[in-house]
Amino acid sequence: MTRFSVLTLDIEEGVATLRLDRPDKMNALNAQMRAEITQAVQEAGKAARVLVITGNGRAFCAGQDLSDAGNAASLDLERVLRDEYAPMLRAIWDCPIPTIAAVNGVAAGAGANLALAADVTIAAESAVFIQAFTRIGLMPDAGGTYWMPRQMGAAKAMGAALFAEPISARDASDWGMIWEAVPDMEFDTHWRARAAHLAQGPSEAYRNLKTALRATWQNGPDAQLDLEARLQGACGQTRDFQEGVVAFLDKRKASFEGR
Ligand code: T3D
Repeated sequence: MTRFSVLTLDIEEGVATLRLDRPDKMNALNAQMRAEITQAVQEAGKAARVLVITGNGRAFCAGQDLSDAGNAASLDLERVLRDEYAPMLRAIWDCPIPTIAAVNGVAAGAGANLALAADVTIAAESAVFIQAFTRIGLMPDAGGTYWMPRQMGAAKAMGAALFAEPISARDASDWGMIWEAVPDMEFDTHWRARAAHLAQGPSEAYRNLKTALRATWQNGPDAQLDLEARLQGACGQTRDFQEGVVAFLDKRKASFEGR
């Protein structure tokens, strides 16, 4: 497995844990970190059954590394977004296994939107999400303008972007922006249990439901029904489906084998 310098990637019992590891910079994203996240996500997608992205230290991720941006006006942000952020976000969106963002602390700027790019976002109750961009004269990026209105609704998305105020994990959960907020004391145990659950689940069903739920934003009802039929047809051919039905009839827990 590749050795990384600004993150760690551990794979155990089907669970890949990618931990951003620049705690003195609140895990801010520099070019190295973006490249390593892209590579680590691709490796996890091939070698594991679920991927968890989390942070080392008190932050999840403070967004773009601003200490790289001394002479801000000379930065080519368009290039950085196209060449470095987009591949990283695409790697997460295209990941064939379920992805969890386990948000252990503040998630700001591109760090907040990195968290939203995962399939499921679980936050410690003390964590906050900040669309910090307008504080430094920018607009939300890193997929934020795509995910925010879809996950929290247009009104909350616009307010979050304009006011750049911290959104508590509890509000984020109540608004539908994330899956759940969990008391800090239970956070680690909880996301690990969630990850273990998905690692033991039916991989092809997960892969296909991700495809269908993504496609729904572009499709009309006919195209979506057609897609469901095709993908469910594929699920119906799996050993996992056979096992699921037999286990139900036997009144026991199904044992899915995955890929
Ligand atoms: O290519 C492009 O640039 C375009 C892409 C842009 C995408 C973006 O993400 S733009 C938004 C960038 N992020 C931010 O604006 C957030 C900046 N950080 C903060 O607002 C605050 O640090 C936090 C709200 C995240 C946390 O506040 P607090 O009070 O808990 O901690 P702190 O004291 O502000 O920060 C602790 C240390 O982390 C500090 O370093 P020091 O003084 O102890 O040596 C601080 O400088 C460092 N740090 C925090 N955020 C960043 C950072 N260092 C570099 N880059 C950061 N983003």
